[in-house]
Amino acid sequence: MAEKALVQRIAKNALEIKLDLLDLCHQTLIHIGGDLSVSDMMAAIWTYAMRYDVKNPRWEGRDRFVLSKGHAAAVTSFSQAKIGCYDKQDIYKEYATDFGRFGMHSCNLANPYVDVSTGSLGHGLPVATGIAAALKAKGSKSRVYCVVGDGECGEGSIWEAALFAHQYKLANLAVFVDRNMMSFDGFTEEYMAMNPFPDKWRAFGWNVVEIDGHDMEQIIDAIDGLPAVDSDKPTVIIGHTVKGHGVSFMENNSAWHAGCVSEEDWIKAKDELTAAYERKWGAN
Ligand SMILES: Cc1ncc(C[n+]2csc(CCOP(=O)(O)OP(=O)(O)O)c2C)c(N)n1
Repeated sequence: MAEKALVQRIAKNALEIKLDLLDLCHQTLIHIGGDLSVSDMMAAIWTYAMRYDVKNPRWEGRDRFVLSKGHAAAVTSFSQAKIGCYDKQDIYKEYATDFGRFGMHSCNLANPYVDVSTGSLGHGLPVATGIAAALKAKGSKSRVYCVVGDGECGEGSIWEAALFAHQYKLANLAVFVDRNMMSFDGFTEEYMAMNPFPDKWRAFGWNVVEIDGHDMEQIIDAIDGLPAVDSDKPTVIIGHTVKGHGVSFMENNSAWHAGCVSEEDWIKAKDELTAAYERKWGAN
């Protein structure tokens, strides 16, 4: 089990990333619902799991990251800022500007810390499997972390990639699914049911781990428990999450798939997130 001090440190990172998101959301429109649902897992991926050299984003030995749910670019940028890829003030300044590094979707042409441009759903995981296959062929020890949305799993290309990853025994591939039960404008189970979701991945031959995607201890344990990169099964970590997590008026509310918060809501949202952290970890 992960040490308490470590869990708290990464949980604090996650809180700070969420507060950063709220600041950006007060300035402009972002995909705040799906950013908040994946913030805890994203904080753990970027500030705990990734083997990475911020001074050399093209380092051959790095772990790779692919944001298949490409609309969660804002949370990715703030998570990367936490390890020093950028000064977070640059994100506020450059967000959604022409040719800027930061926008609603991750762009590899503009930003050297982005390995794959994404935004059109269903494409990131297939690319991640290709990268994982190439790394495996080279005998690399690097992992590929890929974040997928559950609504995104309605795309056929996700399942084609799942077949491929199993066929080629891509144990270096770790997929996090943000299972927030919601897509763009409603609940997944109402218009493109995914359940029994873990069984689907199992049937495709994957190693399946289910966690509470907001419980930092479980997230870290899942990362620590990833199989050796030269073993024989890809892993999917299904994080059960809540869209808009931690902000009462955003939770499970498709109106907050994307939006910009008013002054009053901005303060309320940040207070709620901070209070929830302090209830669990104390004020420090
Ligand atoms: C191919 C494609 N179709 C539609 C969209 C528009 N779109 C953007 S986000 C989104 C919802 C995605 O749902 P999910 O994967 O569950 O992400 P989350 O709930 O975390 O926002 C949709 C349909 C898109 N980006 N790409």
